[in-house]
Amino acid sequence: MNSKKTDWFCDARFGMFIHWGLYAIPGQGEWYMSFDRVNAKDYEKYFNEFNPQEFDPRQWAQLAKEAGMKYIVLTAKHHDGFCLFDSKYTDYKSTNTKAGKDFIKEYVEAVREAGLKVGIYYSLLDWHHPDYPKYNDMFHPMRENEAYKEDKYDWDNYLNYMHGQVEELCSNYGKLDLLWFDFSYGDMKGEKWKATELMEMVRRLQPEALVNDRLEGGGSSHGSIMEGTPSKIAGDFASPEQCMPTSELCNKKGEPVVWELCTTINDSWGYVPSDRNYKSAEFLIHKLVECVSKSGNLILNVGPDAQGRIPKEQVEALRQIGAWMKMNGESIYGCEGAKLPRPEWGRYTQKENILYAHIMEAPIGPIPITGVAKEQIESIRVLWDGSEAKDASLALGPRKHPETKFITFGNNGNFTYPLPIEA
Ligand code: H79
Repeated sequence: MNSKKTDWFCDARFGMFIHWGLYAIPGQGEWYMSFDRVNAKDYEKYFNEFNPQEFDPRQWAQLAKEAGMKYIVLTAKHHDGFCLFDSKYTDYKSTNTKAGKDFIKEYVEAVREAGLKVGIYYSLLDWHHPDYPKYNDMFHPMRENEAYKEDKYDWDNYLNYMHGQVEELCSNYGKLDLLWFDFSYGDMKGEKWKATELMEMVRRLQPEALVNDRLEGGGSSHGSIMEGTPSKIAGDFASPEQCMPTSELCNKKGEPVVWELCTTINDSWGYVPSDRNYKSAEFLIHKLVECVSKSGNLILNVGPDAQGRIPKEQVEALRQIGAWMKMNGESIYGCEGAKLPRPEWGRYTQKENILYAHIMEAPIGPIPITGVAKEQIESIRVLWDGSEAKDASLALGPRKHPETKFITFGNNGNFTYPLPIEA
C-alpha cells in the first residue's frame, strides 16, 4: 500500500480539541459575543483582565495521552479575534495581556515533547477586526445594529490580516501536523477567503500538515471533498460538527472520505461552568467506537477555565476513557470499519484480518457473530486478557463499557463474508 499523508491521522482515531481564550472569563461559551451582541470595545475588558496562572500545556498533553488521544488542536484565534500567539498584525494578542506569553509557542513545544501530533485551530471569522463585515453579517455581534449600518470596511485589508496570521502560524512554530479552519457560511466561503492563495501558502510552508474542509464548508455542509473531484481548497478531511454520520462517509464516486467528528463533553466548547450536561465516559467510548466502525476519527473537546485548568468533570471523563483505551486501544488505533452490517449488540471495527467485536448491549444468551462464515474464524479471544472465547457465545452480564472481543481469520484478510454464524 502506498503511504498517504493522512495515514497517521487515520491510525490515531482519537484527538483532543481545546477551546481556550478570553471567553473563559464571562464563562458563557465562545459564541457569547455574538449571542449577547457585545461590541468589541466592551469585550476588551476581558483582554485587560486575562492573566492565567495555571496554564500548563504539559499537563494538557499528559491528560490527552492518558485518555489515549494521539493529537491535540488548540484555538490560536477564535471568532472573538483574540490571539493566543504573538502576531505582528495585531495588538489583540496574549503577549500584550498581563500574562505576557505566547501560549501557542509553549503549547506546540509541550505537545511535541509529549510525542503527540500538534494542530492549530484558526477562525476565519473575526468579530474584533474593524474590517470584518458587521451590519449585514448573520453572526456578527453588531449585525442589524443601526450604529454600524453605514460603516465602511476594507475586505482586502482583512484578508491580508488573516492570510498574514496564517503565514505566521505556519512559519513561527515549527512543523505543524494539522490546521483546523473554522468556518464557511453563506457567501463567506471559498474564494471570498482567497482560499486558493491561502491554501497554496499553507501547502508551501507546511507541506505535510493536514487541513480540514472548512475553507469551503461549515459543520453540516462539506465542500468539494464530498465530490469525486475535490478542488485545491477542499482540504484533507471532512469535519462534521456535533453530528454523527450515519455511515462511513463516501464521496459521490463512492470512494471513502477521511473524516473527523468534533464534539464536546458537555454542551459547550469554551468554558461554561453552568453547563452540567455531561456525557458519560461510557457514552463517549461508544461514540469513539462508532466513529471507528464508520472509518472516522473523534476529536473530543475540553474547555479550560480562565486560569488554564481543565474542569475536573472533563478530566475525570478523559481518565475513564483512558482506562478503557489502555485495555482496548488495539481495537481503535489503526482500525477501520468492517465491511459488514452492524451487529445488533454493538459495533465491529477491523484491522487487517482481525475483527473486533464491541459488545455494547448485554445479550440474553449467546452472541451471534453475524456476517462471518464459521470456516473463516481462526480464533476468538477476549481482547484485554487474550483468553479464549471458544464460540463467541459467552453470556455476558451488563457492562459499563463495551467489551471488546477479537476474532482472527485464518485466511489472512483475503476473505468474504458469505454466511452469518448463529452461534
Ligand atoms: O469552535 C466551535 C464552534 O464555536 C464553531 N465550531 C466548533 C469547532 C462553530 N459553532 N457553530 N458553528 C461553528 C457553525 C454555526 C452554527 C450556528 Fe449557531 C447555528 C450559528 C447560529 C446557529 C451554534 C448554534 C452557534 C450558535 C448556535
